[in-house]
This record gives sequence, structure tokens and C-alpha cells, in this order.
Amino acid sequence: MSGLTLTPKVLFLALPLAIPAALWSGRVQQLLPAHLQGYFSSTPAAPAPATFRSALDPLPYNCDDHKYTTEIISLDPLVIYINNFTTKREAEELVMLGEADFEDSFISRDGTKHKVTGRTSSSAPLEPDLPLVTCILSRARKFMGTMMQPWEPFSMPQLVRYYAGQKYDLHTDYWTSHQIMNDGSGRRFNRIASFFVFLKDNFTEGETIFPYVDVLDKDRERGGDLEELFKGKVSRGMEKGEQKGVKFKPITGNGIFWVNLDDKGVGDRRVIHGGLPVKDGVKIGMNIWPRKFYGGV
Ligand SMILES: *[C@@H]1O[C@H](CO)[C@@H](O)[C@H](O)[C@H]1NC(C)=O
Ligand SMILES: CC(=O)N[C@H]1CO[C@H](CO)[C@@H](O)[C@@H]1O
Repeated sequence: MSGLTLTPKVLFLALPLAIPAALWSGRVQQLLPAHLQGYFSSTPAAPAPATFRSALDPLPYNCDDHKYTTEIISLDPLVIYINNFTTKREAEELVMLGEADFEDSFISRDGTKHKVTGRTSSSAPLEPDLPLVTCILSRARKFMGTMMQPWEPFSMPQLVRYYAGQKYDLHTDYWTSHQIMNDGSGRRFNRIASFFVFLKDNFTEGETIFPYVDVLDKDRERGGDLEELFKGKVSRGMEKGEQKGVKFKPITGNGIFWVNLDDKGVGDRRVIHGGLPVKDGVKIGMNIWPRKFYGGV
């Protein structure tokens, strides 16, 4: 409209268009006496619920409009708590996108899948080309800043689901020897860092524990209570009856980010972690693994 001044001439031209437009939108109907209202249909069409189920559906909002906030849990190793990495709505939609594809969880090594007894959950891949998945991955990429080069990809993102009694024993997300890309390029890669985002928190227990990430002493110095400091999201871990490390209470939309490898690509054992058994209900999370290339060819 800039540059268009409301001269009487413009108004004169615009009015005949405005009246049918107002009738069409149902606004005039509200102003009419009751006995005339029936002549005008007023029920505005209910807005279609936002859904990202089709790979062709664009997101009904700008993916960059995220509202997450961060809290550092530990500097060395680097562990960051992310509040609201996804919205509740995104969390629900991500679960819907992968739900049909759950299978027993496996661990992948040397390009093949291995079933292990210490991991009793189910996993489902999330197609990275789906608009919502693309959006979440680009959010993760931005979070990584220059730590992730534009040509470095993510591993296939995964949903992971735990029913009552299911767990994932202590493990690392990186491999002790770099893996070979299955694209014939001979490049080697490893998981430089990990995001674990909680998508469904309708359950008890089932925290994610890091026994060697210790905020305990720092916390003691501050004389504060860990749970109070982190508003119940983080508490002291427990291993063999001893208070050790930290554990995270799963809260839908929130995530944990940590760094797996040092700048030479050597794994950091201190970020060993596990999913404690779920007591009641269902826990669903999402794994996001940024890859880094290490020599090869
Ligand atoms: C997370 O998002 C919710 C809903 O928008 C908001 O109420 C809450 O304050 C946010 N939490 C943090 C820690 O930013
Ligand atoms: C374990 C748990 O929190 N279960 C709850 C999941 O949600 C249903 C329905 O809202 C509740 O009835 C359960 O108690």
C-alpha cells in the first residue's frame, strides 16, 4: 500500500470491492438484524490443524523462530542442558512421524546393526527430508556453530522408545575407531557430539545418567542443592549406592547436548551415559548425531 494515498478517488474505486469482500468474510452478517442473518452464511471455516505428516507439507511457521534457552551443566566435558529445544507440538509431531517404524534398538558398528542385551528399547529412523525433521536438524546445526562444517552431515536421526522396565546400559555414542562412510568415498567419520531430546515424558524414573559428569563438588562449594539449582531437571546420579555424576529428568521438548570427541577425534570416556529403567509409562527421545570426518580416502 505504500505510495497509495487515500484520495476520494481511490476510496470511490475501492468501496465497491470492499462490500462484497466484507460480505464474503461474514463480517457484515454480524451487524444484520436476526431475521436477515440466515441469508448469509457466517460460520468461518475452522483452521486446519497444523500437521507435518506429509513430506510435501511445508512447516506452518518459520523454523528459525525457536525459543530455546541453555544452561551449562559441565564445561569439561562440555555438557549443556537445552530448554525447549522443540516445542510440545513439534515433539508430538516428531513422534507421529516415526511411530510406525519402531523396531528393536540396535547399535551400529562397521556399517552393520548389532542387537545388544544392555539395550532393550525400540528405535525408529526419522527421514531427514521430512520438513519438520529438516527443521530440527538445521536447528541442531546452528547450535553447533562452526564446530560443524557445512559439508558434514548428521547420522540418520532416531526416535528411541522405552516401555516400563526398558533401559540402555552405560555406553558411549562415539566409536573407539572411526567408521567408514558407506558411500564408497572411503571417508572416515565419528559422532563428534550428541543431542538427546526428550519428546515424551509420560513416565516415571527412566532418567538419563552420566556417572562421570560431576557437578557435585562445585555444587557443594556453592552450598546449593543441585535439584533446586536446576529446578528439578538435574539431580545427582547414583551408582552402586554412591552419589555420583548427574542424571536428567526427561521433560518433553528439553534436550541434553554433549561433546564426544576431542579435537584429535579421540573419544572422551567421561561422557559415558545410560538410560535408567523406566518404571511406569512410555519414554520417547530423539537422537541427533553430528558427524565429523577424520582423514581416510
Ligand atoms: C519453555 O517454553 C514454555 C512454553 O513456551 C515456557 O513457559 C517456559 O518458560 C520455557 N522454559 C524455559 C526454561 O525457557
Ligand atoms: C506414568 C504416568 O505419568 N502416566 C500417566 C500418563 O498419562 C495418562 C493420561 O494423561 C495418566 O493417566 C497416567 O497416569
